[in-house]
Amino acid sequence: MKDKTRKFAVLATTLAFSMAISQGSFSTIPAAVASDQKELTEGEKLIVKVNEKGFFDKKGRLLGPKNPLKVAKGQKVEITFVFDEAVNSLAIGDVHQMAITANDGETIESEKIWIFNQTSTLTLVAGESGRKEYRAYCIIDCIGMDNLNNLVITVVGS
Ligand SMILES: [Cu+2]
Repeated sequence: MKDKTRKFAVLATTLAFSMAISQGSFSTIPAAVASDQKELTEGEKLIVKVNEKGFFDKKGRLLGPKNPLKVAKGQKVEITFVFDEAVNSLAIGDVHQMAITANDGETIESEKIWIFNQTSTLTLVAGESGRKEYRAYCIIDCIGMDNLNNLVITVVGS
């Protein structure tokens, strides 16, 4: 009786161990690396979520000077700003409108994004006219004013 119980325990442990191997890091790590690489080389259609806490990429990472968007020189880039406020934060003034200003001063503006118009896309050619960097910011006096002021877009390559 005791012996049978121990054999069963050993079998169960072995099973759990091999399941951990087949479901664990072997399957998750390469997937994460692959999608990161894809994001860097794609560079044409970018999603930027906008909420009162700041600008975020589609994986929910905060974008800003320390985590700029990178765009390849000469590429047509579409940046879609997505209204990402929680439903319970819908207050008067909870509307955003983005501007992108290049380092030479050229500025383009999105439509207003809010609950009934949740996305707006801006298109630019990365590095056109020798531009090296862009900054996006909200131009409405909104609830996220302090956090929606410095999305950095860097031109890479040549
Ligand atoms: Cu705003």
